[in-house]
Amino acid sequence: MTNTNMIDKSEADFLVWAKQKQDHIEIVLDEALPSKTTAPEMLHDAMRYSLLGGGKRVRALLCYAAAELCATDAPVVDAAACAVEMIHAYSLVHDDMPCMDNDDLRRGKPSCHKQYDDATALLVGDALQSLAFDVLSTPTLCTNANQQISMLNILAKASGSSGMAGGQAIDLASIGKSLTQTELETMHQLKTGALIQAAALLGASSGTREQMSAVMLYAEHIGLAFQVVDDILDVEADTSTLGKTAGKDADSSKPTYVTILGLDLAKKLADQLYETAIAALAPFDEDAKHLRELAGFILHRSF
Ligand code: GRG
Repeated sequence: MTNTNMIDKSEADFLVWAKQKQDHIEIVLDEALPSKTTAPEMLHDAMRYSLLGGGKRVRALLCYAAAELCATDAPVVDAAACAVEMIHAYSLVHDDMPCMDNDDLRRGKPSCHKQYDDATALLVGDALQSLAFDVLSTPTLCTNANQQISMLNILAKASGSSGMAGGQAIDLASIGKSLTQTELETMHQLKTGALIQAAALLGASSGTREQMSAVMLYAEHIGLAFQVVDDILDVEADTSTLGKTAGKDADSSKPTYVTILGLDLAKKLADQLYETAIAALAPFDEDAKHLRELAGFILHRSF
């Protein structure tokens, strides 16, 4: 996992594309959320606090980049990106609660239960999850009903007990235990990988079978690379850069790629996963450009 501080033209172009998509999804999310003056005001205020104005929006970017490869319609991609970011924000709000990871800081500000209270944080997560499915099931969204039902199914499976929530359960049960690398991988494929894969697949939902299989293979590997990099950053980055508490995994006796492999091998693994993700896109030309660049962004991110 090498990093140079040189920014070449294609990287600069990618950053412009990413910023434009990040700004765009912020507007889409803002419009999808209830106003904070609509009752119940505190719940709506807390939903807006937790979803808006923060985060790298990696999952939304994956949706948009995959949609470019598969020419998925803009309103469908917006709804998919919006739904995935809502599920992600709900997971962070619940993850930060005292009954889970117990973290006071998220995206550089007090986590939802610290800013409001535990009951509100619980409801924010519940309501964001429902809103995600509300947005994606909008009857006028898609002319192809089969595509829309399949998208809803992808998101439901990725979020539930066979996906993110299941991975979180394994994570909580593994605190203080030693896991093999395979067990760790299974946990992360569910906890973080499932939603990252869903983001890419939803973006690619108008694609051919060949395009969707390639996107799936790409997302499987880049999702795991994302987690390996997360474990490396937990050790190497500081709290103000991360916007969440650094060193948390080590302090809570959680098995990580760094504890199992050591820093150097963890970096090598991230590089290998990146290479495999890129190889999955070999059949495609410029249409897969942003998927390739996003993989580089995930590998080299500093927060
Ligand atoms: C509560 C059902 C439930 C699940 C929680 C995803 C998750 C499962 C917990 C998050 C814990 C965590 C810090 C995992 C490491 C990887 C990860 C998901 C980091 C946060 O995602 P980023 O870096 O966050 O994309 P931003 O803030 O940029 O959106």
